[in-house]
Amino acid sequence: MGIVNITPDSFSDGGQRGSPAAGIEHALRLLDQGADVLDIGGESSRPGALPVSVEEELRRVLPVVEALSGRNVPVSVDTCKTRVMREAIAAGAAMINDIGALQGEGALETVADSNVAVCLMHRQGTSQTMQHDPHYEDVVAEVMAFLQARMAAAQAAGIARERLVVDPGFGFGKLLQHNVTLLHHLDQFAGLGVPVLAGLSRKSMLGQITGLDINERLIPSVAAAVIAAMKGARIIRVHDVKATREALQIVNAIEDQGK
Ligand code: 7PJ
Repeated sequence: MGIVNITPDSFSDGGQRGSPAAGIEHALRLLDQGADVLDIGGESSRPGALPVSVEEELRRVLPVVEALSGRNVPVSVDTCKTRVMREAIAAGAAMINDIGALQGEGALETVADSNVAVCLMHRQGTSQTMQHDPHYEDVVAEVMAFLQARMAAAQAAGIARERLVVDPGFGFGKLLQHNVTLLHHLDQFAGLGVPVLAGLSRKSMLGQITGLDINERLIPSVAAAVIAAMKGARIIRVHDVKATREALQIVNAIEDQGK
């Protein structure tokens, strides 16, 4: 899954300040590099990021979804706003990637009224508060229990299990030790019975381990992607599609061989 950020503070849009045209260009580049799915986001969810209005998020995201929906690639939209979900689905999105796990008002119903897939992600707190004082007794058990509860809520709302994806939400209200423990035990999440998505690309946990700056985290990101894939993640959300794809070809060859 290639990341297409259409946000002014994005580190991958070449400083285009939230321009849909730059987003489309970036998306096409990631497709060239071999992305199987694109994740379009118009609101930064990095720690401390400021919220974006619905209108501004729609202005950023919709033209990109529309431009890509004619092509043969599934488009995911990274949003926690119900109206953005609804309009993105109408514009041809194939998946909603909600870091709020459909807890917003009307979110469950909006997705249930469609046939798109949905990624349910765990986070503790909001973008503003999540890194203040994350606390867990047992991070794996707590994140698993949350995802199980959201899977049940989604199914009760009429979203078939086949449409669900789960994600432990690396970096979302988690300290380094929590992120490391979650990655170490990622294989347990496959036991939830739906595909697992992992997003580790360029994240601060990789900087905390290596001391490398955000623009220097390609190799740590690829290493983390390989570990996640070997522990059963089925969708890997990354900025660096070409390098990750090359590494995952090796993982796939070895995993296939072992069967
Ligand atoms: C994730 C995400 C993630 C899912 C972001 C960043 C922060 N969606 N959106 N999982 N991260 N499902 O890319 O650093 O880990 S935005």
